[in-house]
Amino acid sequence: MTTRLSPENTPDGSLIGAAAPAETGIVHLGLGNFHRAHVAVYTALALQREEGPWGIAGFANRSHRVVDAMRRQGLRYSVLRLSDERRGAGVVAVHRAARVAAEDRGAFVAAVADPDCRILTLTISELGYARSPQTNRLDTAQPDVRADLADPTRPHSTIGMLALALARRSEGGLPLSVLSCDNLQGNGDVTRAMLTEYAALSGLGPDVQRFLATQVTFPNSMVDRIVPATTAAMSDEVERLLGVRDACPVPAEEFSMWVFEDDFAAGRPAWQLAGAIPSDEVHAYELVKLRLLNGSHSLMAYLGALEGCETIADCWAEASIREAVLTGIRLDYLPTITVPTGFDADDYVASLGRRFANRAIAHRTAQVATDGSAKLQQRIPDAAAFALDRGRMPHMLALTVAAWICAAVPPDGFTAGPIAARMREPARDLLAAVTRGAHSPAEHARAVMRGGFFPDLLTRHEAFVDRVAGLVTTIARHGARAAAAEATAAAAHEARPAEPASPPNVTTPRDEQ
Ligand code: CS2
Repeated sequence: MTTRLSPENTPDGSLIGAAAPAETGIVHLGLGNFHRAHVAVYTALALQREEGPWGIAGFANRSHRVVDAMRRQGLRYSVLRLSDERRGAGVVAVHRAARVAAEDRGAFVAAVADPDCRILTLTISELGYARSPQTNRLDTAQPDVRADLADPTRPHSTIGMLALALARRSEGGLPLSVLSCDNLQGNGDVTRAMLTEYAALSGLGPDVQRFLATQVTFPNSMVDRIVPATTAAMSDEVERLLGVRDACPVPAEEFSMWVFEDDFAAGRPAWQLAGAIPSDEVHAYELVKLRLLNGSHSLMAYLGALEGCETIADCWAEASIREAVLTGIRLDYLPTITVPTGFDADDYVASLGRRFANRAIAHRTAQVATDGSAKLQQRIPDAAAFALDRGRMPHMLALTVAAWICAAVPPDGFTAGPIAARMREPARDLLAAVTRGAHSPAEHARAVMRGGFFPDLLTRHEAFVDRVAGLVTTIARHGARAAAAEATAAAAHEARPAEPASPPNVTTPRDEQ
């Protein structure tokens, strides 16, 4: 008989950190795997070192999967640490509630308005912020955002629901921090900007805008832990390791990092005692992580999807893809970054190689490739514009965009394969609309580049658009591996130190004889 994980059936010594206290100081939106392996773990560990009112009320956006399973298990779940050398599991018990926000909007709003709540943490993905890729402002063209602006009391969009909850909170006037844990540059600043704009446009009223401006802080943060999706085999693995069955374990790599601005309006857990880093240099950490790790991930995911590589580790094992990634890091990303004080970039790059090579986590290319139209905004345009403004072509960034195009909206006559077909791309219909009737892969690529999916600061560089068009043509005719090799060779060639001018004709006395 298998025993189900529960508060009574949590094996001795398996608890990670401390169990939740009686107060709910944190409300979290986005009760998926990343939150459960990251902020929840830091919070449980911090509570073990220093008590505080920091139980978490977790809200999934829409999905019941995690909520139902956690509820059946007394709100506990396990984190399964996976590396090729070691496997381990521990139980997290820091949540005090689990609900589905879309079905229980009132409960979410009430939880945020509750005076006990001091921090609202978010993992709502790049899409949740409803930011236009072209203007970086609130994307009022999105139908659900538009509808919510017209009637902000019954929101359907994530941003609308957050705004409603903060409006309710503003009635009590108590300070709060909203802490985005998503992979966005300046994630706190973006959250503030989108909510402020929404509040102004929706007529939620000047009091709400004033409240956001004076009582709410939005610390920026850099979050890092590779957390794949859960599979059935992972429940078996937990059972083998802990002797109890968990219906919603979270697989994760050993590595974990969190850097945040220490700007909390109503206190925070002692996260620094759990290894998190309060810092004034979050921006620099963000760029390192979003470009070197996430940018490389995207390149691998799209090339890999086109080449039939199921996992990131499979991509890393492919010489042409690995070379492309390392060339991108060295030539296109590192020069755009000022590394944080005391940070060893060589070490970081070496550790990335080990993390990408981790087979045990089976991190799917289809998962990383998901939502590319939103994710690439954070990874490509600024870094590419940096090189282009200085007269250099960022070949590997052009390759990332070209591979995304071929996977998301394959040019006529090109078959992207089953992995690309499985990846979720919210802009697929729009992409299909703008590319309809294109007569060649190059024309197809140009239509995407002109289609409003990237900001002007990138697309005004005709040379970049041409480079993407060229690489889409190579992928369509010869495959992704050939395009990777072509781009890598071009990048390496252009990066060679200039040849010394040919030596003057030196004639020696001997020659004269
Ligand atoms: C990945 C990230 O899916 C993706 O886009 O690049 O989820 C990545 O695994 C995490 O940011 C690592 O911290």
